[in-house]
Amino acid sequence: MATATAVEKPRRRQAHARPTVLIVGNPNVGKSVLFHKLTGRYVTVSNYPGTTVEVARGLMRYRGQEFVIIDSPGMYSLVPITEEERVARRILLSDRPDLVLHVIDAKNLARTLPLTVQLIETGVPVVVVLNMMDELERAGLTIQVDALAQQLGVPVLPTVCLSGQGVPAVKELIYERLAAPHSDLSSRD
Ligand SMILES: Nc1nc2c(ncn2[C@@H]2O[C@H](COP(=O)(O)OP(=O)(O)OP(=O)(O)O)[C@@H](O)[C@H]2O)c(=O)[nH]1
Ligand SMILES: [Mg+2]
Repeated sequence: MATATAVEKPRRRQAHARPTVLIVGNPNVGKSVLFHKLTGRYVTVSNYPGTTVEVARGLMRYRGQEFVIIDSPGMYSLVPITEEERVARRILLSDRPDLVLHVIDAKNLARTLPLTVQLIETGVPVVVVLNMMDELERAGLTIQVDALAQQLGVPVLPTVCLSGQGVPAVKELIYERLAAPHSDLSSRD
């Protein structure tokens, strides 16, 4: 029978631990809609320790793997002013998620990019979810998504979270980035 040896390389995560994905962004950009599309019904809501701010956690099951998804309160900056912003900052910097989804209202892209840059500077892997693309289109505007991704150096995924458009690509990217290697043994969800 094989036994564990001291020479085994330390792993970034315990094999049984689920990778964690934190959803952040300004208030009212579609974070909670995305959270529910990713997690479905496996959700718990609790106050963040020592605060009155509620934080929802849920499980995303995809291709036989489980990922913890956390929906954070809206924030404008990593320099916190409100209690909500303090909680969002603490989840990001103390709990150290494996991946951050920065949800942006595509109509407010320019105003939001400073927060994207702050997030990238924390060193946590960031993916930009460019939401409300329907409203951007309705306003007759477009965004060069590929050029934006290239300039930021992180993936940018356009979505309409309300209708679910683009959400499968978000799931796929979470899986690609965080799934444990060689453990995709069960059937596809
Ligand atoms: N048109 C459009 N509306 C959207 C889209 N995604 C979300 N919404 C709407 O935007 C509003 C805000 O969505 P939420 O998911 O509650 O936003 P949030 O970022 O969680 O907001 P806070 O928790 O207050 O920070 C809701 O009325 C949603 O129905 C989208 O892609 N297009
Ligand atoms: Mg919300």
